[in-house]
Amino acid sequence: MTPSLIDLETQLQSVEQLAQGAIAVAATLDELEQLRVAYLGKKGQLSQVLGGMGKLSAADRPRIGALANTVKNALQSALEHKKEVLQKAETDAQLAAEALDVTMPGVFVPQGRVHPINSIIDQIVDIFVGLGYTVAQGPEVENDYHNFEALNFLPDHPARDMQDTLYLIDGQLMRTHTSNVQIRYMKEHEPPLRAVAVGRCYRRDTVDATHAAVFHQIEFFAVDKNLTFSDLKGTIKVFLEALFGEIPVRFRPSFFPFTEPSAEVDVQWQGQWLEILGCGMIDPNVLEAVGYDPEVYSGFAAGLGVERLAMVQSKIDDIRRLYASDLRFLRQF
Ligand code: 2U9
Repeated sequence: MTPSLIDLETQLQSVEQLAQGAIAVAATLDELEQLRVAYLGKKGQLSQVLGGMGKLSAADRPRIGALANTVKNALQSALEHKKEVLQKAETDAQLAAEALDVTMPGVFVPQGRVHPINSIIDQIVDIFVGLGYTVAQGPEVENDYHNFEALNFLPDHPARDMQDTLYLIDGQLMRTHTSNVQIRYMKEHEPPLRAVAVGRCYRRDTVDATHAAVFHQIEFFAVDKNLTFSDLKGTIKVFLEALFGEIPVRFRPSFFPFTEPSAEVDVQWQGQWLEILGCGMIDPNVLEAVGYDPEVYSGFAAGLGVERLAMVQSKIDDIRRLYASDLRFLRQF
């Protein structure tokens, strides 16, 4: 045996010992990879030792070669084994950190509901959409023409009074009804037409149990040739039946600047006659204002206050409850 053979053998054995020791104490996968490179990599310690093989006699080379292979295999399997151990430890640690307590109570998420005002609006709009009506919209900030003049309000009509209308400093006003929508809709469309207008309206009222400065209206109207008061009555009957079921309905003569003739409609509800809506045939002056010939076309219209209807339907004693956002009240609906 040549000294260099013994040297290489000793070196290989000590490389293996050192490597095994380092692998045994490696604490992370990164560290393990560094060890793999340091011992088994191209420029690793094993390669360096084997670099000395050139000096060996041809007879000794196979022995060292075989030993080097054994060392290499032993280190590879030690690395592989340790890698599995570390990977499992890492997964275990991750699972422990992310553990869910499935018995913990959940976070309470309160369920929302549709506000009674929106619920009634939805019901009514659905009924009219079912009858072939279009939903029309218009501005809440309006001018005198669309809110009053085109609707046949004479210049000295009391509803134009500062008492009732909220005026803006630029001469515009907050619409007092949704009728401005119909005026705008008729100016943009030709008959025949059927539409329903929904939205907020504003009045300069002192707030009390039955008055709010902001309230909601729904108005529906139709214009065509040969429309009569019978068409209006039939439409209202179908509408009220869809909303309340079969109940007694009565029409009382009334007056509005924008309809002629006009009527108010009551329903008998829990032993009482309750006023539900106003209606009438659109005044010829209004048809003329939007450019329709009243000799050719006629139309009907009706309007109702949504808050009032909600109060009747759900026996609510004070309009302010609808806007107080008191959950104890709202949860009843
Ligand atoms: C046009 C022509 C006619 C809509 C109508 C009423 C009668 C009515 C009130 C009900 C309660 C308003 O909210 S309330 O105070 N409305 O009584 N509304 S006829 O007539 C129109 C609308 C637009 C162009």
